[in-house]
Amino acid sequence: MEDSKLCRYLSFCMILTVLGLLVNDAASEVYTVGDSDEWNSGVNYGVWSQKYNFSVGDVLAFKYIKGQHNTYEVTESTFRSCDTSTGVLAKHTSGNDQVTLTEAKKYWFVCSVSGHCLGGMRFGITVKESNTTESPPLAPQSGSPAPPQINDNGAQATRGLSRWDYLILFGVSIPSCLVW
Ligand SMILES: *[C@@H]1O[C@H](CO)[C@@H](O)[C@H](O)[C@H]1NC(C)=O
Ligand SMILES: *[C@@H]1O[C@H](CO)[C@@H](O)[C@H](O)[C@H]1NC(C)=O
Ligand SMILES: [Cu+2]
Repeated sequence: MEDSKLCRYLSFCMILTVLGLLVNDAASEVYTVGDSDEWNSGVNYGVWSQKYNFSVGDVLAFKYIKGQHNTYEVTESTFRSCDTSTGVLAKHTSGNDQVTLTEAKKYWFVCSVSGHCLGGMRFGITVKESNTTESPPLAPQSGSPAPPQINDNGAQATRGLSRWDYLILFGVSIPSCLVW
């Protein structure tokens, strides 16, 4: 194979990947829970949670002194009861918990340290489908894709701006880079 052709395909793959990364970054935001109050006792997170519109791909950053609090993703009934003996979907204890909102649904978060949830360390949010993911996901392609398909996907990437497109592009680009 000609060097120039190889080079052209590698460049094309790299452009796709960079484009995908940029699109992904532009589409998601990181919210520090509580803003400057961070994740602490004595803050009304019901109020905080009303301040923003959250969409799929956004990240919630729970910042606190490790050991003093924690972040439990829970069911609605556990959010209401503050009884974390059941209904816990995920536990985070790092002190800087980055929780990516991966689904369009209601999320509920509490701190499970005794008294903290009842004291206000809890909130629920409704995460909406991000507008950038509204283009229907491409059907997964099996087998080795031919270059024309890559071009089709490339055209779609500039329009579709979806992380699904990006993931599929990434999946297609990598083998292409290896093959070409
Ligand atoms: C959230 O979305 C609603 C309805 O689309 C809009 O009225 C409101 O201004 C948005 N709030 C923020 C903080 O973007
Ligand atoms: C997302 O799309 C809906 C309808 O498709 C529209 O009403 C809404 O304003 C859009 N939101 C943003 C942030 O562009
Ligand atoms: Cu706490």
